[in-house]
Amino acid sequence: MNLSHIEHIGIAVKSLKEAAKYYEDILGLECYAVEEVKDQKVKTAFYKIGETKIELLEPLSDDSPVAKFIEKRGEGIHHIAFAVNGIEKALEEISGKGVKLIDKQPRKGAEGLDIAFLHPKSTFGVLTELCEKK
Ligand code: CMX
Repeated sequence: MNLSHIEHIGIAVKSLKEAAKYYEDILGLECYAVEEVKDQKVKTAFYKIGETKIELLEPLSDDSPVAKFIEKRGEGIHHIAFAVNGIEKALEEISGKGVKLIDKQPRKGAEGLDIAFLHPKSTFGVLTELCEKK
C-alpha cells in the first residue's frame, strides 16, 4: 500500500455559511472551491492548509449520509481521506485483509478524484476514504 499523505479531513456541518464564519473569519482560511456532489447528496467547501485540505460537508437532503450522521452524532469530524497511489490495488489488498469496503470499486468524488470509502466498523470507528488524482 502506498499512502502518500492525508488528502483531506471531512467535517459534517449543518450550514456551510455558518461554518465559514469560523474557518474564514476566525481561522483566516480561504475557501477555494464550493462543489455539489449530487451522487452523495452533499455540498462541499474546500480549504487548503499545506498539502492537506479541510472539506466541509453540508447535507443537501434529509436522506444524505451526512444528514444521517449529524442527526445521530452531531456536527464534527466525518471522515479522514488518505491519498494513495494505485487505488484499485489498495482496495484489493485491504479487502483481502478482511476490512469491509463501502465501495468495492473507486468512483468519482469531489474535485474529480477517484475515491472509495472503507466501513467505519472495520476501521476503529473512523470512516476512511482512499483517494487518487489520476
Ligand atoms: N464515522 C464513524 N462512524 C459512522 C459514520 C462516520 N462518518 N457514519 C456512520 N457511522 C456509524 C454509525 O454511528 C452507526 O454505528 P452504530 O451502529 O454503533 O450506531 C453505524 O456506522 C451505521 O450507521 P448508520 O447511521 O446506520 O448509517 P448507514 O449504515 O446507513 O451508513 C455509512 C453508514 C458509513 C456506511 C454511510 O454513511 C456511507 O456509506 N458513507 C460513505 C459515503 C459518505 O459518507 N458520503 C458523504 C461524503 C462524500 C464526500 O466526501 O464527497
